[in-house]
Amino acid sequence: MNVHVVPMATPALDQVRHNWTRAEAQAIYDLPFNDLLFRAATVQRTHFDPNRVQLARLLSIKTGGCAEDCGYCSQSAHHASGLKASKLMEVQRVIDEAKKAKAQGATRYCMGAAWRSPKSRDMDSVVAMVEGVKALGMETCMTLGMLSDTDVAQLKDAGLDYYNHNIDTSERYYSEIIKTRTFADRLDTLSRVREAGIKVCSGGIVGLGETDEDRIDMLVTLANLDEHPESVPINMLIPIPGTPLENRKKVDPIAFVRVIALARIMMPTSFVRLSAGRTEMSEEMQAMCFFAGANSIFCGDTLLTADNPGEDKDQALFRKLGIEPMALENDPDVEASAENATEHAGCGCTGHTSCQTATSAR
Ligand code: SAM
Ligand code: DTB
Ligand code: SF4
Repeated sequence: MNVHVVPMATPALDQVRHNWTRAEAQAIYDLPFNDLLFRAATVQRTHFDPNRVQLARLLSIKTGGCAEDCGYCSQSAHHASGLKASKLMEVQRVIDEAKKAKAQGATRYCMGAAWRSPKSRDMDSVVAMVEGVKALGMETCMTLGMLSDTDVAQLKDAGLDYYNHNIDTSERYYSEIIKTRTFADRLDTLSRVREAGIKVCSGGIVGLGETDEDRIDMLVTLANLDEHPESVPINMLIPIPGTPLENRKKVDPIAFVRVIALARIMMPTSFVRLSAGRTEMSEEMQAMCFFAGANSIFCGDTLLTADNPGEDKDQALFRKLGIEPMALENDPDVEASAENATEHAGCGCTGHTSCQTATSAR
């Protein structure tokens, strides 16, 4: 029997690089599928538990009526998607929704607003949302469009953990999809966010009509930033009726998995999030994405305006695959109950209020 050796120089799998060439990335993307998956899975195991997936929950805090013309988006005022625009949500409602998400296992809460950029009059509410969600012990993420230096300073002071701002596609293809801003505008906000010390969440969409080269170039841009985005969401286009991209050709699942694998290999320590589009993915396709290195998903039955598989389907899939949700670090609820359990170790009770054991925590 012949033992097959992976036919490429085996690079150091724990190396984090920022000097990827397009040719190198293309060569990895074009590997025989099994070799690509093997390499991506090996990289993932060097840095992460392959059987744990992070759960993030999204909430649209301000829906529709957006001044930008992103060709894929239901929320652009330039397209006739039929979506009703709403005002910025009340702070308490956002916090209540975050509590529900936490109870369902989400550890990161991502709040999105359909803005070109936030208005200064909205920033007090946005800051209060970050502070309120953070107080629950969840990681906070916001996506509000382009940011000024003042905006990033306010968000940093509020304790924002992540800012999501996708580059979406290659620099070459960008103007085919969005005309109201440039690729450089996007990179500008990303560097402001990074300089302020907020972690970066940036990725893109597969299925806009881009070529394989565009997909590869998008990932090379992200991987060659001074620091890799800590989170890299990879979305599959959800075709929205009334948008210019409503009739785009479906994405080939194998090509999509190749994009995930390449992201994992080039950004080994980042969370790679299997983002929008999962309702149209089979369980097998999602399983393959997890094997190729995706280790984060959006949970719950809605994204911002579109559908997502929901808790029951995801729980069933995780059970079949032996995947566990990633736990929240420094969770005040878990710490309180661990303290409770320690204090009550002697009396053998479960820490209920009628127990007479002295407790400082109550
Ligand atoms: N307005 C902010 C912005 O553009 O940065 C935040 C919200 S925007 C909806 C966030 C990201 O969602 C987009 O950059 C895009 O990658 C993704 N997205 C939006 N509509 C999508 C769709 N129909 N299918 C897949 N991904 C989509
Ligand atoms: C990201 O990359 N995907 C999320 C999040 N970042 C903000 C948004 C997906 C939106 C999908 C379409 C919708 O719900 O309107
Ligand atoms: Fe506006 Fe963001 Fe949608 Fe673009 S993707 S139209 S910026 S909400």
